[in-house]
Amino acid sequence: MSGNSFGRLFVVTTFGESHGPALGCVVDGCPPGLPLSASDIQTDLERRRPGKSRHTTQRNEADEVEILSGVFEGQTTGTPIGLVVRNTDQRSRDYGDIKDKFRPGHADYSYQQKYGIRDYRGGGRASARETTMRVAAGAIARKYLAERLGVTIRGYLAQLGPITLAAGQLDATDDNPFFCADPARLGELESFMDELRETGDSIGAKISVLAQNVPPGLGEPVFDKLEAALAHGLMSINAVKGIELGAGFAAITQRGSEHRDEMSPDGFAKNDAGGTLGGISSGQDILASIALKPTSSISVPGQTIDREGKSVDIVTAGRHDPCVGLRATPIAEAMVALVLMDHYLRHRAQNADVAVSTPALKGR
Ligand code: EPS
Repeated sequence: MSGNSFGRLFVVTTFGESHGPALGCVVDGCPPGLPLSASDIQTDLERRRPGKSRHTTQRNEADEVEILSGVFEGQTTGTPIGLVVRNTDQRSRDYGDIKDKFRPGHADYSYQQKYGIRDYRGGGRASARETTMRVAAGAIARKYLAERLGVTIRGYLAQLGPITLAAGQLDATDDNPFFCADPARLGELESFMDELRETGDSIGAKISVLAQNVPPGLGEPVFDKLEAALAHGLMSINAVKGIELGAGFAAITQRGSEHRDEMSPDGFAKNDAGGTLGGISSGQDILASIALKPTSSISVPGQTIDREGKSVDIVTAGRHDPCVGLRATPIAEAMVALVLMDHYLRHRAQNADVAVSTPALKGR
């Protein structure tokens, strides 16, 4: 299986399955001299880990990270950073019944068709558990970007099923199990999820990520535009079915006079562009949103086929997230961090000597 590496200069390669002994990654290309300890990474892993509230999977993993290489006396050395997290709460018997069946809407069927073999336990490599290492690697990128450039990356739940949410209180997202920045609506979210769980069904969600203080110049025309890289990173997250930048699909009905972000010596007047012009960061905030589909592992009975192609009924038992979107915020933040880090290093490699006299405008 190929396609397990992401990035050109800040290259992250992940490995591991949901019910295997461990998950791991190698981060190659991190600049030397960045202060780094396991606790820098653990903070983000804690935000993503399962089993923290009644609204997510009850699989309880500590997701404790071990740094195997690339750090000496508390600083990165420029050599590959190896990270590992052991799996400790696998319950593979839950998957006995669906071993030879394909969950509709799940990767079970396409993995079988592609490889002729699959680790059916917990979805194997297709499991959302795979996102653990994205978050671990993303924490390193996030730390570098924050310390060296002052970049902040904050995500939030923008929509849960039919419930649309405001982004007013970004500082509140870590105080609730939804990463919700609209705390007045928490009761509504709790009731929605409690009722949903009773039905055994699942629901989709929208997550938005805002990156601020991103310097202008990141992104490589033409095939590696920053938005193309963001789309690649964000669309590679399990269950993501759509991405928008800035005004996104609302741009379809806008006029040019409405969409354009006017400029003055005081900065950009607004941010419909979502932070890029011509595939290059403009200094405006990066605003990316993703649509996550409802989880396919549900206890609502459905129709499928078995390995012989015979029609069978299916009900998924076990511990699952009724809304994968609820845990996707730190994952989406991590992918944005990986993209910005990789493109910062690429920009620096080619353009470190460029001197520009045009002032950098303040973003929105
Ligand atoms: C997942 C199925 C469940 C989830 C898992 C993602 O795995 P299991 O059946 O082993 O409990 O718990 O999520 C995580 C464990 C995690 O860390 O995100 C799936 O099919 O995607």
